[in-house]
Amino acid sequence: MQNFFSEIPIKAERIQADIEAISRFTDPDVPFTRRAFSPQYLESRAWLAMQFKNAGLSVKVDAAGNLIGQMGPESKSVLMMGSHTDTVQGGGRFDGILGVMAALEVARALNESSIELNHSLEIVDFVCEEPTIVNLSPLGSRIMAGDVTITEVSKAITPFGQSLSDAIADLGGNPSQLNTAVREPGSIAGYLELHIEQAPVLERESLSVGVVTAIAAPCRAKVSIKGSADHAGATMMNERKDALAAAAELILLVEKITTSPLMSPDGVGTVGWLENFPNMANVIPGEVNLTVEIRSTQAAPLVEAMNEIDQALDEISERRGLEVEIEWQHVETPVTLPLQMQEAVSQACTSLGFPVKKMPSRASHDAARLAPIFPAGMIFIRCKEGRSHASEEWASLEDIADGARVLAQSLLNLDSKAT
Ligand code: HGY
Ligand code: MN
Ligand code: MN
Repeated sequence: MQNFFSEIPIKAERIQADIEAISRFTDPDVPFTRRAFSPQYLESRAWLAMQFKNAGLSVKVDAAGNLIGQMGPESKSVLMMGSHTDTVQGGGRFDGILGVMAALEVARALNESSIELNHSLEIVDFVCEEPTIVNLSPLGSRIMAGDVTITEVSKAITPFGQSLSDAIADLGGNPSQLNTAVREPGSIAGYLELHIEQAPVLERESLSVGVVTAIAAPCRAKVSIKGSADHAGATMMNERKDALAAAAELILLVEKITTSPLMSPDGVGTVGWLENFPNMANVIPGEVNLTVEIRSTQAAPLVEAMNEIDQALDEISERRGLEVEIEWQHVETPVTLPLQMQEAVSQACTSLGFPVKKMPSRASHDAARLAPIFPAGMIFIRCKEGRSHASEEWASLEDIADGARVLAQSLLNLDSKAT
């Protein structure tokens, strides 16, 4: 691939200012929280659409509720950059947001420069990347990839008690025309996503940028355990059907399986959400619902681990006389990013004087869901102590600048390829 080198005049300070500005759209009691479809999210979307417009983009919301800024003639084939601006509960200011604001800055800087691309450009804020709708997230990129049906959307309810269809419509989407948001495979010449690493590898190696090679697959199950609520004082230990004690066994078992040789080197397992009924000090827990999530960059161990968890749950319920149900609601397979995309990013690093550090992503991203239909590439930047999904999440202006320059240069490298 010809290495087309002429830097787009990025101003990292503007990215930092946009990140700061959107971070103010948060649940004031739990910074930084801007869950998809929340009031804060709706307000932030209106602000972001204005930013897209001021940057010289023509702005639309597709039927899925993805915010899309476009530049360049319809006749040209399209390159896409983006990420997400929704957060987890008590999340950070950079996860996803960096990728949208850096893409916006590249578009803004292009419009301010005399650089003429061979491709048109789309900047996308994908709706609901985080598991706010547990079994449908990442929603916007999955709909674009043709992965989510109108029926699935029509059945879903947001955590704010609204039908998902209405919530998408409130964003300007059109759930009854969901199929118009679906993109044909190959309809985009390349997709690039800049993201914080959300782990400490780059920081430990004193590097600011990384080239993502693969994306680990999250597999998520909903588990319900039904025992019987009884008097905590009067019920002898051998007469109990304690749902929470069973859940405790399961939680430690998930840890045991994901730290076993089966799941090495990068298997992880988390029980991140749990509700216990009736949740009172003097009542034996009668019912527990929880999520189990396991991830790895290796496909086969994930399948084996899911089977092991299913079997262990059967054994626990048998031995304790409980009724259990497990539903693997979200099963992904690990994604390897295409070599030509890794090459475009690696060449950008080299031409900008950065070492080429190839690395997998343990976190998942919209890129993973778009990879089956578009050539997808990802760039990481260092984040402080690798922290993420927490308000301490932080990326320095210098690293933001390095990442945005690699993003812009990768775009130029892709753009210089024959279309
Ligand atoms: O869970 C993830 O990896 C992403 O933050 N949604
Ligand atoms: Mn995240
Ligand atoms: Mn993210």
